Amino acid sequence: MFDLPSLPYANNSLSPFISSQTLSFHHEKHHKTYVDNLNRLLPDSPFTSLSLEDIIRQSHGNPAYQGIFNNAAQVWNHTFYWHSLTPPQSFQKPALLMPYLARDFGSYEAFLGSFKDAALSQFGSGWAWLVQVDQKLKILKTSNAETPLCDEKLIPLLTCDVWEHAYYLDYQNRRGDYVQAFLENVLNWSFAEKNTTLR
Ligand code: MN3
Repeated sequence: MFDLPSLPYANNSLSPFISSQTLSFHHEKHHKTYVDNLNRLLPDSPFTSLSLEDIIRQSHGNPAYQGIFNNAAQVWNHTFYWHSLTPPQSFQKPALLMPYLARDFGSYEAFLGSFKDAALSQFGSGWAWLVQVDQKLKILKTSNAETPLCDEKLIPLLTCDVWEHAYYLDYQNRRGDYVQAFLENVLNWSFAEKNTTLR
């Protein structure tokens, strides 16, 4: 059985960029529902003794376990997203990753633009990601619960939730304003730098 992990900061600490109302609904309702659904579905599956990551990888692409995959991947994606965020007073531009962003996207500003484009062009619900592939950085978008965890060549570094529930209370339909605030005010670069193997 899985527990809902605690947020790594207080509900109100990302405000005004992500409000405490958004964060509490998102964590205590949406994320918790994925945990509860997974715990309800697991006992009737062959995955009961596996780690969350192995449940995700082994149920991926199997129509018989679509519900388990969706809920398990959403549990993992949300925990990864909480750690991709930091209170605005702790926000710092990337340090270790800065030269690699410049190398692989042209500049830091070009990276911001490309990430925003990916997040905006994800049609419907999904996620935008910065990942490492071999020694290179790459931006990905995934739909619904899909996660780079299922591709062993990919190392996820950070993610932005672009499901409407992540921003609608604060930004309504303005996904671009939410993604901009994510990138420029509350993105936790030190988390991404812990995840990369680039040095
Ligand atoms: Mn979400």
